[in-house]
Amino acid sequence: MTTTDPSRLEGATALDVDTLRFPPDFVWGAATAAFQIEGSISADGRTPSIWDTFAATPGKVLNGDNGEPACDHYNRSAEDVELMERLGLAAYRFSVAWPRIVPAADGVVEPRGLAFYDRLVDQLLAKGIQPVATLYHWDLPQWLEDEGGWRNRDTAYRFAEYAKVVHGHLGDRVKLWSTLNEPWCSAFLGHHKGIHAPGLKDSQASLEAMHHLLLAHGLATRAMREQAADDHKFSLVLNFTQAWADNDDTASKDVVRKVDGLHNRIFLDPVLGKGYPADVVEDVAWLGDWQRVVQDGDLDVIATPIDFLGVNYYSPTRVAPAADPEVVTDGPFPGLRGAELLDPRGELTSFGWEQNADAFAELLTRLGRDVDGLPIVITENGSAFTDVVADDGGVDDPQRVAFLLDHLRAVHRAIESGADIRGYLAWSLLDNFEWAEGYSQRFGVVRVDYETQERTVKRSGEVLARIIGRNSIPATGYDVE
Ligand code: IFM
Repeated sequence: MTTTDPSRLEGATALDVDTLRFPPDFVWGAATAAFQIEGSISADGRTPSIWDTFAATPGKVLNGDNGEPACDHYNRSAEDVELMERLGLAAYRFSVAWPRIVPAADGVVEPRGLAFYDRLVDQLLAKGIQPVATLYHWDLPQWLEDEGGWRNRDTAYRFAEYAKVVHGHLGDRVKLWSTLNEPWCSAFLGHHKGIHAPGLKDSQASLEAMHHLLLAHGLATRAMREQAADDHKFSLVLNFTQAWADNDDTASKDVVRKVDGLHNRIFLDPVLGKGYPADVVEDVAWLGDWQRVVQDGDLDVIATPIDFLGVNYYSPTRVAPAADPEVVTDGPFPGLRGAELLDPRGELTSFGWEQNADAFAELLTRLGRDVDGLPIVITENGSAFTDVVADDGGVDDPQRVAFLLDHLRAVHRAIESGADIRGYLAWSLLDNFEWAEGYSQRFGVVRVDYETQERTVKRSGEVLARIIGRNSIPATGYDVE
């Protein structure tokens, strides 16, 4: 199927003008990540990850929150899979905790760690839910960080070994695989901005970490592909933003180009076999020679073909030219100069993020063209709001419902425009540990009471279930009865 295949929406003809139908084979699901939900951080041989260390460092995570007990999913996976069944999910994206599988520098594999994911996968399959496994969602084993973490090229090779072990173990049942989740965050928030683990503020190191992360993706994809069955599909999950300026003048276009480059293209282009984008390389050259870590053949490894691209999207980035073109821009982008990052607009989420589905539609339409036929799966999209629990225990979350519907309309628009989008996985199934924000930001379509561990399907969860049941959404409004 190509991006321009006119049959993409065949069988999805509108029931009436008020209904937007998705392609018949569209996959609906939800996503989570190990460190954010599992808890049990020292169970069954697991050793600390960089996020355990970061969270234990005073001042790094809001309220001193940490990965314990999170959603206690390690002990409640059966209950959580039943919830997924109630919601009608066809797919569930989870991540595997590297420190559960390879807890120490001796590289010995911990069977009890693998056994947890065995149980989870079996529970999913028993309910007819397709598992989608991500191998790295930010919880690098601390023992690897002690050896230089993602600044150390060797970590990429250790990742490929770990990927081979997990894929070799679960590959008889799991067919959909992602190597890394959002390497932009690992590299830039973790090594340049310092607000994610391991908390470094070293711009050049962040670009080196980026290269090693991409190398890890390529090496792992190759290693898994060598032992994979024909129906296994491999991917990388990137977080994208749509860069927008208010004006159309040359200076504005140039800062849009820079932000798009440092957020989207610097990760996507090498994976698509185009190498690091020349304009971005030039933009960051003043930081120093981070490319000294790029060795012969690395770009070929990074360009190892994938079967689908995972797209995570939350909000656009508004940008304007700075008065001084040489001024270093304060923000998450290493080496960005001459740009001013503007405040988000409109009604924000509780995280302070702009809600903008038009930006999502524009991004997806453009990606549909840029990835040249590579299928896209929306691997994360969602919103955090301050939920109110009613006297009867219910959670009505109209803002999250509106966000969901607006963003699904954007997905539908992009499919109509020719983007080959195969599925939508809501972030998140459960409220969970939101990294530096601790438990303060709730993204779940299911509420978690962290005191009692009680789960309550929010109104947004009910709406998602109805949408899944119908494979369609109303063209306008937020009423999904
Ligand atoms: O919670 C995170 C997730 O781990 C990665 N993508 C963005 C989400 C919301 O911040």
